[in-house]
Amino acid sequence: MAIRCRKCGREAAIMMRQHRLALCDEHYLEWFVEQTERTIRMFRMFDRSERVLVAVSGGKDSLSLWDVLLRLGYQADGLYIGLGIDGGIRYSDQSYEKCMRFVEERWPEARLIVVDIQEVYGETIPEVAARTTRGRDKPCAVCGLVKRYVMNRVAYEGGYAALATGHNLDDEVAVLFGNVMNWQAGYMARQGPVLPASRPGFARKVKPFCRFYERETAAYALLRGIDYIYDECPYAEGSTSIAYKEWLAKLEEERPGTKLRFYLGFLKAKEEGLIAFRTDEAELHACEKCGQPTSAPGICAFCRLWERRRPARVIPNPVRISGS
Ligand code: Q46
Ligand code: ZN
Ligand code: ZN
Repeated sequence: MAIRCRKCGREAAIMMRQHRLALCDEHYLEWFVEQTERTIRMFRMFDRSERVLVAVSGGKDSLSLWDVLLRLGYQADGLYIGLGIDGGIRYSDQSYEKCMRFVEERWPEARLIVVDIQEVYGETIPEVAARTTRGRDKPCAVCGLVKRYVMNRVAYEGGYAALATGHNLDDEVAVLFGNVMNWQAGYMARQGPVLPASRPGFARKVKPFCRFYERETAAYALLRGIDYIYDECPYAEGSTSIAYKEWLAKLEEERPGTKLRFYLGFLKAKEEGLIAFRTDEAELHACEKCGQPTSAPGICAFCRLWERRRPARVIPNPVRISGS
């Protein structure tokens, strides 16, 4: 027997076992948008008077997030960072094309900021990773550092109230699980739907999709007809977080709702002070080269990456804006 939508009785497009809720496509899209708004309010992420910068990668989560925020009437601009990753699948080129198509076809009035790492700093992520100890085995550590730096800098200098990323519940739970497994209390203290801009130079970071399962964001993208990149970054293969996700999927399969309970339980315990973490707030100063806050003596870790390399072309404002 076909499962019916709880709201209208039509055939359901999705069944969410953890919520014991089945919805048709129309009501699912409505529910998804309402739930995003609820999360934004619940965690006081931002309001309609503020400007938000959404980091977009061309994937289903980030493009769906940007789409929902624009539909909800938030002042949301996009930020795309060109990493120069090919991996035999034109990964970065494809990602860029998906972001551009999203803007051109759906939201032509939206603003997409593009920062191409090679264009601005002279090398692609795999190139800079290959010549640094940090990235010798895999470029992910270098890539993460570069992305965090650029996202924060563009958000902060652009005067955005918050930087929003498309992290979903599965991402958050995998990170939390890894942090618990390794007792990384410092990381746990900082993990949550909102990371406040506690000190000058830092933008507030928010995750409006943190209560959605990955299959829910995928369903939204699919039902909305958003054209996104299916391929994962070629370097993601074999990562610990993917292994954690596979284990957690088994738990979820047997006990629907496990991931949501684990994550929300953690947030609640933290808020109620049941678990307390000591946050080692390192002394910060402005990087001698770029002026961004850093705890490293002299210049920051990001600037250190490019020390032995002269930028191919120095662009004073490392930002390109679509349509301008
Ligand atoms: S860090 Fe690593 Fe990702 Fe960068 S190199 Fe690819 S997998 S994109 S989230
Ligand atoms: Zn319905
Ligand atoms: Zn610097």
